[in-house]
Amino acid sequence: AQAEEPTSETVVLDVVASSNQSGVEKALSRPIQKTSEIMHLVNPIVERVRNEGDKALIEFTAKFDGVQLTSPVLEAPFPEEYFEGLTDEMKEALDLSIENVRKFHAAQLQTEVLQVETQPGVVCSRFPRPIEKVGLYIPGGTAVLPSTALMLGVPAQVAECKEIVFASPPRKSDGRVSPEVIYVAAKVGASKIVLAGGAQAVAAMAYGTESIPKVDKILGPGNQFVTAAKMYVQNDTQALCSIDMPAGPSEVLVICDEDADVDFVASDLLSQAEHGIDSQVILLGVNLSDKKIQQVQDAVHEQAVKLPRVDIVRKCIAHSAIITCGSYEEAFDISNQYAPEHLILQITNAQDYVKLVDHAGSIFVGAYTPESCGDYSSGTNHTLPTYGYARQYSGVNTSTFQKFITSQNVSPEGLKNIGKAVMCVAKVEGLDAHRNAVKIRMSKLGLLPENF
Ligand code: HSO
Ligand code: ZN
Repeated sequence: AQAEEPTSETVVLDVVASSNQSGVEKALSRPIQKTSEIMHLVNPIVERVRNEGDKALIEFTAKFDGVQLTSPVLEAPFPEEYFEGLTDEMKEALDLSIENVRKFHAAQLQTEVLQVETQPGVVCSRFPRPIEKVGLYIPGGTAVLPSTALMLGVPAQVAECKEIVFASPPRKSDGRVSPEVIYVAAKVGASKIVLAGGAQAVAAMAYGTESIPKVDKILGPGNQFVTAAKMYVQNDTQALCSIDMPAGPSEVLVICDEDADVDFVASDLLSQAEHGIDSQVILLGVNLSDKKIQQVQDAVHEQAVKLPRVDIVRKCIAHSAIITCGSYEEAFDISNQYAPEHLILQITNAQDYVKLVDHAGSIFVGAYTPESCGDYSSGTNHTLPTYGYARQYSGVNTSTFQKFITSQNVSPEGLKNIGKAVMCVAKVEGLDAHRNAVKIRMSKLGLLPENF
């Protein structure tokens, strides 16, 4: 296709050479998150829901979502009429996605009781237990997200969480959440759907209300209000609630070479760009000719202008870039530095390069593996660390819904083997009661060493 005259309407990515260090740094800098700045807006919302429960929740939903509810919660079994409009085709698509996510996450389930005899008579064990009650947040806003419902709900069910609560803002049109989300909620055995969004939904699940159970862990993506509220409740010992991970805008980094199909590359960049104006897409091109770079630009433009969400895409592209690299190794160094949520490899022999990845949420290997497959149906989870947190966080997985208890059983022989060490270290810490707990036992056994 002939390149169009660049106009202000052209969707075009900045091009930066990898040798331009400050340019690369700028290209890789993420849109700033203003979590602390909006805390002062979130605090009073959280506090009101904590103190006033359902009443406050209903009021906030009226104010922020424009929906006047009589009850802020929909209880299972969900009424038939809530599934209206779901086609068989849609049910089959959701079923296939659920099935694949279930297969992959069931294989991750840890059930094993780990047992190690560290010394004769000293047996240490570790075993898993499900996190009992979980709250799964499904954003509303510009997109309906049944995929997020299944990415969070399926592993929670696989891990055998006792209570699964969903929360999602109700639609203005009928005060309901989408039938697709309700379908998934029913499939994963959710007990309730909280009809609320934002900080108020997070607070309701963290503290509980008259109609909503208090949960132990809250998971799921959301806007900055949701993120700020999750951070708030995580730090409040009264809530006693953990969260999955800090969330930021979604992002993708694609590595391509001269052999890549530019239409594929453009489609991957745009599928991330359409998520939100804060999303970021980075293309690392390995030894690309100028002609290839232009072809990528053209493909991005051509596909973008046909998208219903082109306005969102434009804003995302404005803080996104193509970085040209001189070698595959250099591209992977830059990618590791960025630690992308999604890493797509559209390079020859892509699988061979996976070993070079140190930091990424999830990797999409080869020309026929678009991120969309992992977003919906292949089986991997799409709730992934953003904002560079792939350096230290894993994406949501089955163990996200489990915790591990350790246990130990020390016999008299075991105490003989470690008792002296315990007493010695207790002594240097000045903790005599600790030392005594061993000493008393060892002396009754006639095992007390000299000088103790
Ligand atoms: N790419 C998103 C997940 C998603 N995509 C949901 C479509 N629907 C964040 O990983
Ligand atoms: Zn997506």
